[in-house]
Amino acid sequence: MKYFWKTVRFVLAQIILLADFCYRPKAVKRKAEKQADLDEQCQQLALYQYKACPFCVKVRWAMRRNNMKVELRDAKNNAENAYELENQGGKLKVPCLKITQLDGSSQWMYESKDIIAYLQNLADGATRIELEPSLAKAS
Ligand SMILES: N[C@@H](CCC(=O)N[C@@H](CS)C(=O)NCC(=O)O)C(=O)O
Repeated sequence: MKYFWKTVRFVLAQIILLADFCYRPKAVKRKAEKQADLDEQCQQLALYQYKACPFCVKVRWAMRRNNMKVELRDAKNNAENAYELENQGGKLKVPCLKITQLDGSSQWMYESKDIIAYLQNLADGATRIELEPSLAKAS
């Protein structure tokens, strides 16, 4: 019975990975200056995730669609990431977006819907992350 569920989980994971590959959206194109600004803000983000988690796939698609280069941290195979997520974020659940603010404090956002809404606002310019002084653009 143990092997049955293991096999089911394995097959499901392969289906999710295949769907991820086949249906991932195209990245939006924006002006170089806007893209550079967004890229800088995305450096303040990290997504804790599992490769074959459907909720994580949804979030990765939102990132891809909005052309957001966010660091992905595998919380399944990387014990350090899993430890950090559980101890600093509060629970070992994915997806979780870590947002690091200017003062070094971090917010840990769980729930794929909330993460996608937040990313969309960031891509649209409705929300901004305060950047590290070294990253902030001289204007
Ligand atoms: N409602 C959540 C569901 C996330 C979820 O169930 N994630 C699973 C992996 S696919 C998980 O981390 N489970 C571990 C747990 O719930 O402790 C969302 O939309 O983000």
